[in-house]
Amino acid sequence: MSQTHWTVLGAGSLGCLWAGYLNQAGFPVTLLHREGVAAPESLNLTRFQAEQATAFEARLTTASACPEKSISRLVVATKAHDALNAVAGIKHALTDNACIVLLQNGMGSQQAVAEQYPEFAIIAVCITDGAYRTGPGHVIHAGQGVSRVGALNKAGQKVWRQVVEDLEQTDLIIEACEDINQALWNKLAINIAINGLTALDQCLNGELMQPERYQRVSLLCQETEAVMKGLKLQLPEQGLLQLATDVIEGTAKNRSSMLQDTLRGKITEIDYINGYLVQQAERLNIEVPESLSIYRDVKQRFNQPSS
Ligand code: NAD
Ligand code: KPL
Repeated sequence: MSQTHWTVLGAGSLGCLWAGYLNQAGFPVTLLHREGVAAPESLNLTRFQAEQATAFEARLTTASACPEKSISRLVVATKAHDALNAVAGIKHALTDNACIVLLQNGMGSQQAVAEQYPEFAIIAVCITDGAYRTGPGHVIHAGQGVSRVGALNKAGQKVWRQVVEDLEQTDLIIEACEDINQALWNKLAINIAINGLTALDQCLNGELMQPERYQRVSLLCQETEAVMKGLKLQLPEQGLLQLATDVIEGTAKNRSSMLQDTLRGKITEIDYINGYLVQQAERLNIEVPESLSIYRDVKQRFNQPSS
């Protein structure tokens, strides 16, 4: 049986991680990088599990362009703000029945791709792994998490199981998710509570347990709960504050992805985190002053482009 050829767009931390694991599982993989940016032909991936490190090398095809109608399975591993443009840039290479697998954090970018390209099968993945690059071709899988995989549109429903089966052959922990919208919201709620605050206060996740900051975490969770109720979404049994607290405590020594982006002077994903909540709240006529303030402060303090 011929193996699915996977094309991974975006040779950053998560793109390299996925390309590496897919290749290790025996799938042919092409890693697509930005034009003019050298990409490694081999990847050294180090995986930490219970403080034990194991390493493997993956051999990939790398490219910055693809021929017409040559991609049937595309993984988009860019940041949320680059996803729609990245797909537009590669659209000519997608086959008519192509499947697009989106790995972005937050919400809004996945829905934008699904709206723009209803003709393709759109799959979203909600990821709790942690990965970073130490140099070209070197990726550290620092935190083993779960990748919840679900269909975002009708065409996606038809191929979703096959995508899950393929991914289950890798060493990533894959969960088939019937309600990906709910899973994305649960993760969004955590990012709303943690990311903006840690960026503004330039603090570690665990430092959000300090009383003044924790008070703000609590307000952020209350606002998210109100919006999720308004959208008839399920709330976690323990409540959002407890869910966020567990993550804060479990990742106490981590720098959130948004803190890391601000330290490197990069565009943050605030538009797709607190910004997404503000948008949804406006539609529902619900006030979310804490998220609005975090959204505005991050935009202003870190000189973020207007959305
Ligand atoms: P990253 O910045 O390391 O990688 C993104 C890559 O996409 C960069 O190499 C960039 O050059 C590339 N890119 C952007 N536009 C492109 C285009 N048009 N064509 C080709 N390449 C393009 O980011 P990351 O950490 O890999 O994160 C990717 C997404 O996954 C984000 O939404 C992030 O929040 C989410 N995520 C990351 C992790 C993690 O541990 N790194 C975990 C969970 C979720
Ligand atoms: O997902 C994260 C992020 O940093 O984006 C958390 C869960 C906050 C871990 O740092």
